Amino acid sequence: MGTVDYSLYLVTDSTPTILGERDLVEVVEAALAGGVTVVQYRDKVSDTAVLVSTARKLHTVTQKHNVPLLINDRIDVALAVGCEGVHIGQDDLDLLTARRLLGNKAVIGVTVSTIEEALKACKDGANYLGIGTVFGTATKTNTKHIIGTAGTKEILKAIATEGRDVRTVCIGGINSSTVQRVLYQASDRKKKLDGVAIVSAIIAANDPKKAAEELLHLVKTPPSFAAEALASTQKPQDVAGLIRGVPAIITAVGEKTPLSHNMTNLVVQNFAANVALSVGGSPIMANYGEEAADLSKLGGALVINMGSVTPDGVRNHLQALQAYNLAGGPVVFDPVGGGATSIRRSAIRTLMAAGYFDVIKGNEGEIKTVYGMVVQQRGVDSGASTSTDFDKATLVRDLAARERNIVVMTGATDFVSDGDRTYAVSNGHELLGRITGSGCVLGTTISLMLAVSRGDKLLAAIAGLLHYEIAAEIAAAREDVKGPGTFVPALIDELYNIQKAASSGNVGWLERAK
Ligand code: 3NM
Ligand code: MG
Repeated sequence: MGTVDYSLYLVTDSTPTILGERDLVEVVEAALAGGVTVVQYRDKVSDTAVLVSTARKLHTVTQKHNVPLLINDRIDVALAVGCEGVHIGQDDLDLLTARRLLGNKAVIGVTVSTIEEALKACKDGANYLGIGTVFGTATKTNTKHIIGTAGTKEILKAIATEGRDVRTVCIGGINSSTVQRVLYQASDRKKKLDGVAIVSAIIAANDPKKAAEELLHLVKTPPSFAAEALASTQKPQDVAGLIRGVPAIITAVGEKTPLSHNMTNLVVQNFAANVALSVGGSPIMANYGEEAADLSKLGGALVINMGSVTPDGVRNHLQALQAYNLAGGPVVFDPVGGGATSIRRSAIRTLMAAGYFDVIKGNEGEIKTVYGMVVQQRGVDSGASTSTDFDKATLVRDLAARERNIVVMTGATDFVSDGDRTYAVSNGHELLGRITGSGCVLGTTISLMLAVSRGDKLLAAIAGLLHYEIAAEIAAAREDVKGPGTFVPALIDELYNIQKAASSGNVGWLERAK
């Protein structure tokens, strides 16, 4: 059979809730016509005679497409049929025994959900690993660990050496809206996923052929949020280089007037819209998820701000996130008050599992919560901190590396990282802490920079930070500013003034950057 292509690995399921009344062999044949590259026959309930006869029929169709057929768990069925191999779980016959029974030519894959299991399977000679469960899925409810893209990446990283020749797929909740960013986020620099394993998104699809075609296309195409990324050698690595790139981004916002689609909380709607306008963008405050499919095609960016969390809100956020991921529009996540209540912690997990965020922006309590640390925020304030600047920079870097995105942590000093390059920005003013929504509208500002600079998202985040924090500094120093009340309009003015200055080639304000 030569080398196996693991790009689109179909796992079958014969239960009525997934297969319905259809004939499994016909569904698999359609999926093969759509481009499935490996088939695993998985049937946990049928009698042995049924397993063997179905497997024989499946083998006839997989052979026609020159695709390997593997049997879940049942070595005896694989031997009876003479197909290409088996897939074994942690509770099945052990790998060494399976290998002894099937021989060296057989393809044997193993389900792993921990680093230990993965290392052992590599050492014992697995041909590939099925890593999961990535996301909770109705298809398999007895999963032991939901590991997300972060857990998948940890396993890949751990086997980069021992598992050099072992192929990998991930499984659990992979479908057309998750597949691209799972491949993007889960792959480690030294060890990539070779493909994805899928049950319901193909078997339960109305048109399994079309579903397989679409999934294979998504697997083979780099996602839009990665496609435009500059090669890292082209990215400025030093502070001076980054700062030089800032005025062009601010100017581009003024020229292109991109849309900043805000799904934000009740408190900051008006303030965020004014900030978007003064920074040069075009705000739309649209909290209804249904609208996102259209809005995501207008070349702007989305801000998902969790400040007024409701069940309805989370549903709308999910819908919009998936629409922007699909259309390739950048998304900023603002997990407001994330560490304040268990409802917010759970909303964060739901949103993080459902899609890709280009930028996550929050205060220390929020960023820690997104990372998975348990903190107790007092409302939306960050809460007391015992972290050093080094701790903060490390956390921001680790989260960005894990999510393969940009993380901005606000505070007296702001930290920003793409997982590789990490910077601190010390501009700003104490008055920002005395007005409502100052963090939220920074998210709006960054979204506009992102909309015009997808090639270097870190640079976009830094442009947003500097524009905003320097405007605050200038505003606070004005003679007409007497306190928080007069600071708000002055901040809006100075955001506007910096936009104008940058657009006319004046970069004097940028000398304040520190
Ligand atoms: N094994 P769907 S998850 C068969 O984690 C199976 O080992 C899993 O189904 C594991 O693609 C799973 O419909 C079901 O989410 C995946
Ligand atoms: Mg099993």
